[in-house]
Amino acid sequence: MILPILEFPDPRLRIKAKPVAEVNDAIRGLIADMLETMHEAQGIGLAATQVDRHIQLIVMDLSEAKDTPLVFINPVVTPLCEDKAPYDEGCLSVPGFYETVERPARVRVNALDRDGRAIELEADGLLAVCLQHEMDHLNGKLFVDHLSSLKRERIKKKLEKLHKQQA
Ligand code: QAP
Ligand code: CO
Repeated sequence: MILPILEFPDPRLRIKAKPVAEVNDAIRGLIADMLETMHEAQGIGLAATQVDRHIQLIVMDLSEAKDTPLVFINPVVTPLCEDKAPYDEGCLSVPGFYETVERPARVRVNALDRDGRAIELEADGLLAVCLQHEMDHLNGKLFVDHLSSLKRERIKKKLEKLHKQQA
């Protein structure tokens, strides 16, 4: 089932996600819906916050063929180095806008997979960027919060105008 995606500046994108208590069939159903929603929207990452579910759950698919879903439940992301790397980021909740954000270049993630098993991996490149971007969502933060207030306000005004036209 395709779920509606909240768009900036919707205040519900600011809600902090709570841990998933039990990885059960209800969670696996939401994971399937989030993957379907992300793929249909041509995204590479989606946090539960973006579909108005305020639990610590992230889905991603960085593969060319869109056949390698990644699932992170109750993720903890730890930077592994001091140096920052820039990346031109976008977001399904900020459609049409891309800006450069700098983040730690290497991270470790500890999480549960869709079967509730503990996973740990180290990431750099796009996976490291995506993990940190999606982790921000679970904390009520958006990539536009890393930009100057001038840039952020410009994006906000343009999206608010589009939303009024759509209403
Ligand atoms: C987060 O973003 C991300 O504006 C995932 O019109 C982005 O999937 C992590 C998208 C970049 C690392 C690098 C955005 C689709 C998808 C749009 C997305 C749009 C259509 C964004
Ligand atoms: Co996003």
